[in-house]
Amino acid sequence: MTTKDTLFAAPIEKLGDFTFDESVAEVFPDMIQRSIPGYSNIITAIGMLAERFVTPNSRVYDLGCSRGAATLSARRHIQQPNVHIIGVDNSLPMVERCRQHIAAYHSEIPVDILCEDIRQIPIHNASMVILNFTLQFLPPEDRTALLNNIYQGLNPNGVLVLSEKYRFDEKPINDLLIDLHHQFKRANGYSELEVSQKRTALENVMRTDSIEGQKERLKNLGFSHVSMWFQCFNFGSMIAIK
Ligand code: GEK
Repeated sequence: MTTKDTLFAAPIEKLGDFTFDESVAEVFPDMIQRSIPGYSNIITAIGMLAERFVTPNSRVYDLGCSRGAATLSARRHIQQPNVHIIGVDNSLPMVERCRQHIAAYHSEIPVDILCEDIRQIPIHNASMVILNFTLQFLPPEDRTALLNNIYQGLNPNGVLVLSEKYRFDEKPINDLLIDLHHQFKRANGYSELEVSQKRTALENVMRTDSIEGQKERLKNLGFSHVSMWFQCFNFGSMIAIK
């Protein structure tokens, strides 16, 4: 059972910045499903990529794991021996629900869910790192250091899956894709008020990169192959192979 997201349904007099608190963690599966176009396809594909890229005796990191959807998808598809999955999120309400959710499914593959800042954790011996709509919440000045830490911790041929909301430098395109995204949200039952209040709450906490800028940054860090494998409106997912 998932709880319906009605957090922004009534007018909020003093709209603060969006945080991943208890109320957001509670409605999160419904919220993300109705807000990010292509979210379920991306979760499914993370499993397919895990099947191909995860090697024996290695680690998989899910950074900003929320309630564990990507971790579970990867775990279901991994067929290699001696793999360890590490999920990290700095929201305790998310981490508590994530641990419960993961414990509900049986698997031989161990998963540790850490309540920590993804900027602080060491990454070693990784064959796959997942950043599924998380990098966008870091201050822009911290993003390159995290991506570099990931690059250093990946084994050769290891993969980073990086999904983000993007901005587009051409204004007519940017406006169109934002508008299509809002139409997608309204089609999923969000009202005009919900869309606009959520947009205001996210304004300060989500500063989007461009697709070209992201690709260039990943190439500069040393990734051998970088490609967008999925895009819907202003949301997209890239793979970067070391
Ligand atoms: C999914 N990947 O379902 N350190 C740790 N966690 C953080 C940090 C940080 N510095 N900043 C934000 N988070 C998930 C969805 S949601 C995306 C990811 C969204 C966490 C935050 O607590 C939240 O759980 C997650 O990153 C972002 O596949 O809500 O649009």
